[in-house]
Amino acid sequence: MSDQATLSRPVSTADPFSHGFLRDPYPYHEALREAGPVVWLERYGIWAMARHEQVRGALTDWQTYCSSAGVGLSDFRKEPPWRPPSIILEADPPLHTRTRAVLTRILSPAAIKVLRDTFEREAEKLIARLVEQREFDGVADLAEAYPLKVFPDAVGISEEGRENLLPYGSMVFNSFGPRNDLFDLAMANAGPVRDWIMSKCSRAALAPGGLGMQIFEAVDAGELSEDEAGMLVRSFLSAGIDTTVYGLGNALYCMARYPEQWSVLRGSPNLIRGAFEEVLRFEAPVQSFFRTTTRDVEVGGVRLGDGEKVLLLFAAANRDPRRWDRPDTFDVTRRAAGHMTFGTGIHGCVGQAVARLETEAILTALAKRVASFELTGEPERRLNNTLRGFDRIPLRVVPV
Ligand code: OVM
Repeated sequence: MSDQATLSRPVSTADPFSHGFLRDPYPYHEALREAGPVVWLERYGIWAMARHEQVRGALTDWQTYCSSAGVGLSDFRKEPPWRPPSIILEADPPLHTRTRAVLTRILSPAAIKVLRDTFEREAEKLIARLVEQREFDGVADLAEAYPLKVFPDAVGISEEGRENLLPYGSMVFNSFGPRNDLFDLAMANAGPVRDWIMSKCSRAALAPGGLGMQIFEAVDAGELSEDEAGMLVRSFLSAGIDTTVYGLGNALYCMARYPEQWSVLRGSPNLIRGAFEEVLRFEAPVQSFFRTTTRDVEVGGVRLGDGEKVLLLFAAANRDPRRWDRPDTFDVTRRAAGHMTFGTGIHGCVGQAVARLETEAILTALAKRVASFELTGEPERRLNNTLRGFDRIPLRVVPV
């Protein structure tokens, strides 16, 4: 590559964490994709990747793009993290390999099968009640209510204090961005929320047989220390709620916004699994994560230095016209596998089978009872530095 080419690094003034960007990221994503394979964001002095090929490339090269310096904007080598780093998300091999093996086993297909009956029964119960009611808020009454019941039950924590789970998720996911207004708002009550979360991460706080206690069984088997087990329970409580809340909300929004797609699904329930993948592609609940370079590296003729932050825009990769036909069309019959919303490579979402189980249970229960959805008002967005979703989705359902 000539000096000429390496000198012409694409540059953008976009702020991916501004309200304008977060409210409607797609025009910005397009501009960043078209600017080049990797783009310098002046505002933060970081790189951004928005094309599918490069996002995937970075995610599958953990030696060059590490996670141990944090997967947010903040570089843990330069400023202290707001909480002790996650020993799975914010870790590299060999630590990551050991912790990941434990969660991979606890969330294996065989383990998910054990959860299925309960998750389906709870989905049926909730949807029967909401359809009876006819009008409800798709966020509070469904997208939040369901994961807040089934997931903490599966982990094995008390009912008391569960109202701390969403505020904690907001802290976690806003903290991957800059210290902006969203970060400050999320952190307003950080102390008590964090204390409650940590109090649920000890062996004594967990029900026998649950996903949380299974982590402590790995201590008894010599795979983890007692402290590490607590940190992995914290990972469940950090990553397991908001992600699925935003995902379910986005699924409902898509079905209300594209009624003909709901008709297609109702006609062919075998499409439900793929439809959720299309929701994840089209309205990614997790929009982005960062990596940090561990060496000088060249990307499509652009030179990145060692120790630089790289923003991976999963949601932009999910609509890259180089990878997808009609990327801006929501189509439940599409083969949406290959979207980047669960990431990929060694850090690819370890809980994705739980997320799929929750959404399939809800969409299946809805498909039996709901002919169509009507928005009774404008959905209101909830802005977050990492997540994309809604504060309120006012819905009326037309029963079958
Ligand atoms: C963790 C964690 C937190 C947030 C997200 C996540 C998407 C993991 O604490 O390990 O994975």
